[in-house]
Amino acid sequence: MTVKNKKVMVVGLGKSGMAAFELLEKMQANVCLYDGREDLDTSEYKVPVYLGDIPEHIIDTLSLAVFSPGVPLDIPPAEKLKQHQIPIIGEIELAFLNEKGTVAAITGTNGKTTTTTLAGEVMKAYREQTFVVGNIGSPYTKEVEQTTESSFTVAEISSFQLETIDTFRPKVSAILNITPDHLNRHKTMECYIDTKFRIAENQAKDDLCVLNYEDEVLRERAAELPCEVEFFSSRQKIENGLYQNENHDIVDGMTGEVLMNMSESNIPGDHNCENIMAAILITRKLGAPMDLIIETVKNFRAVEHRLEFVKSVAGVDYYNDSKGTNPDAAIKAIQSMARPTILIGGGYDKDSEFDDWIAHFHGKVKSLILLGETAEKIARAADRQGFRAYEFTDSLQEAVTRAAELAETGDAVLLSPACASWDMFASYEQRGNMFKDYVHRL
Ligand code: UMA
Repeated sequence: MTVKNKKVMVVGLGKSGMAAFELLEKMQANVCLYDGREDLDTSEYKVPVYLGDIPEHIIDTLSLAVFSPGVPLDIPPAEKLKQHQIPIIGEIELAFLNEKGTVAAITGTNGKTTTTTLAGEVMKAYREQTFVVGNIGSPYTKEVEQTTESSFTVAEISSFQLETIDTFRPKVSAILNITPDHLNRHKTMECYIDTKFRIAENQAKDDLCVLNYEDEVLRERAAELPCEVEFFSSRQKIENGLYQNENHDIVDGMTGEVLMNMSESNIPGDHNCENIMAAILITRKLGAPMDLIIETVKNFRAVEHRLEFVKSVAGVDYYNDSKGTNPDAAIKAIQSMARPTILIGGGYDKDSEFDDWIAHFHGKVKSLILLGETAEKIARAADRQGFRAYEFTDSLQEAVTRAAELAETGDAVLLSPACASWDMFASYEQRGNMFKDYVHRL
């Protein structure tokens, strides 16, 4: 696709939109911008900016629209573009059109960031020219120009980003797991699953897709994929891929070789074992030698905002799991806690259900402090589950203060909201950083 001298609209002026804009300018497109926020300060842009709505007379002059991941395809301006048959691609697709090297792409409801970071670390150890991009926070369009025939791109790809791919074809893809999330955007679980599977839609026979054997949907749909498939399992012996045995060894199912033991890793839990196995399979396919892979895995430490230990205050351990943005991720966090826990939860409403999360408290959660848009909804789920030890707060700061009052020596305080942050914060990073700040001030 050539965009030179063509009129291209970038839709959504966040991180991805701005990076796409810069790339399009370098591709010599004639760029204009759109954002739904009518109060956006547009004085700094030297190109036309449309806010709130796209004027009819502009639409027919467009050759292409490049969407940011956070902009749904069913908002009125998107519908208008579709009615006028303006081609729409996402920021990831735009980047991929400029990719010169080899790409690995990782999706899944949970574990994406840890797996992407770990696979990225391995590839950086193998080849300096490795780019870690995507949903992890670094737009692909910002890095792609630096790629070369011998470089590697390791991309964390969300379902939002997969909605607007077209030719995006990773050499290796991975779907780590699929549990309910973002249903306000994807509407049904079927749509969400189909979107996740798009990561492999352009792959060919000699490409690889890495799947979690313990996820029934992934296991069952593996046969539909156009490429080679390898599995990982944290629970049972499998031949086609890697598994964890009863001694917590990671074993190559094909050869029976023990690659490492989970006790040698700094990231505990079965969910992390799955992330590790996925990263091993991905990087092995990209050509990294196994001894280098295992050495990097053993040295790897937890990602920020993911079960991150913050500080011990008066015998109480504080953990930041702000990245626990859906019930399933938050369940994993509770399962990893070794102490009685005061849990801080609630946030932006993505139409999630919280009963299962509360059912996993298993006596480990002593109190639940609720805040944000979903507080009442979670309280109703708690009532249904017979969990009464919850209370409401208005701010994160208040929640931290209250948690500190409730916690006794030997307890843990865990921020793992089971919800996105967007009702009260700009991002989960901001929420996590503020939490850490309040804890340090205790
Ligand atoms: N906007 C509109 N109309 C809308 C919605 C948004 O105009 O209907 C505008 C907003 O006013 C704003 C801009 O779009 O100006 C924001 O764009 P964006 O939401 O795509 O956000 P970016 O800053 O570009 O960040 C995006 C990802 N955000 C989302 O998918 C919501 C980031 O993922 C990603 O790190 C970044 O691109 C770099 O590639 C964050 C995320 O929360 C971490 N992802 C979700 C998740 O992990 O669960 C999918």
